Amino acid sequence: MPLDLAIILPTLNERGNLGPLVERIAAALGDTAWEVIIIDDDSRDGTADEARALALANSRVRVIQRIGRRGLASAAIEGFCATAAPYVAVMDADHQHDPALLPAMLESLKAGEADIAVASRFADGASTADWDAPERERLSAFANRVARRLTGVDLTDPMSGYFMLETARARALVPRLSGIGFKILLDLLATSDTPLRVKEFPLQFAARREGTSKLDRAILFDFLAGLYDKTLGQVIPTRFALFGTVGGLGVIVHFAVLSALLFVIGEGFVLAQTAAVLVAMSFNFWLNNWLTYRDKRLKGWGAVLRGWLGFCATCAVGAFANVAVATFLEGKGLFWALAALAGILVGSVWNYALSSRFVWGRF
Ligand SMILES: Nc1nc2c(ncn2[C@@H]2O[C@H](COP(=O)(O)OP(=O)(O)O)[C@@H](O)[C@H]2O)c(=O)[nH]1
Ligand SMILES: [Mg+2]
Repeated sequence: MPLDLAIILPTLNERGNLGPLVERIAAALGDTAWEVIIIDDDSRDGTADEARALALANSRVRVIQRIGRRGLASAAIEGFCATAAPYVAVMDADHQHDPALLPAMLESLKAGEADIAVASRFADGASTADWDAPERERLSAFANRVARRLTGVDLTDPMSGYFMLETARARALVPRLSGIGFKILLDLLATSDTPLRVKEFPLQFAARREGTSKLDRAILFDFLAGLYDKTLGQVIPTRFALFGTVGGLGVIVHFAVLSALLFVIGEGFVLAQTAAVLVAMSFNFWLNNWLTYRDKRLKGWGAVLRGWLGFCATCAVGAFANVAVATFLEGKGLFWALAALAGILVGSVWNYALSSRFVWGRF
């Protein structure tokens, strides 16, 4: 039977959830020709191995193991591009999304009732009663309200992670998706030139079966980053804007340390300035690791120490470029403050380019 539906399961440490979920999907879909594509970002708990074991037992299961990459949105995009099925669904692997909705979602798309079928936690008849985190529910409701206001998309749950559409339609949008932060559904809706017709399916949102949520505190940050990326991000790339903001905060830290050492403790300028540089650099490294590169965050003492040393080395080179450019321009007669600003700009672009590759990237 020709393939009808691909179900994309992005996974990060979902080993124990996969087997039971594939069984539930199989039971829900009956004789529909489906495939499951598990997109695993090199989970430490052996999710990819478990996925391969399932694939050996059932040829409807496929695996993509990504090394050195992270991100829910980019995993979904990977799935859109890896399947030949005409329809594609994305769902959580943790059993929060009930596979029993899949057949009705598929039917509605085939009947042309909608361009995209969305399982909603907030539609009439839906429930989040089993959801174990009430603050998450409130946060989602808030993000939904903001999303509706800003995108004009009239949906009860634009932040839903469970939806289905024609694969060709998804793939056509892929080159223009931002793929970072933004929940992928909202990204698809906001990117499409013609408004997509949506049909909502009330979801009985369940508690995660096992393991822990990876998105807890990040949901709002993700959302704002995605929003920025879709608007101003076209002018100044999102990550560079974050990097620059962190750098700006670093200047404040620098002056705080410098003045404390100079005026409170009474140290000499050279020592005070050196200490301030070190503290500011370490602060910037920490904040960038925590925020700017949170999807590639360095963890564990060894990795953090190496990252910190690399960051300091990068900044040293950046500082050199900064001073060289500023001195050159000032020598050419440019107003000193403008020359300094030009130096800062060159230095920060340099720091950004180098550290994104050598500290948080892969060689
Ligand atoms: N491939 C991949 N999957 C991810 C990543 N982050 C989360 N997931 C998976 O995406 C789904 C949704 O994440 P989850 O932690 O359940 O978020 P929540 O439902 O908002 O609490 C789960 O199946 C996760 O395993 C990621 O960076 N890469
Ligand atoms: Mg989940």
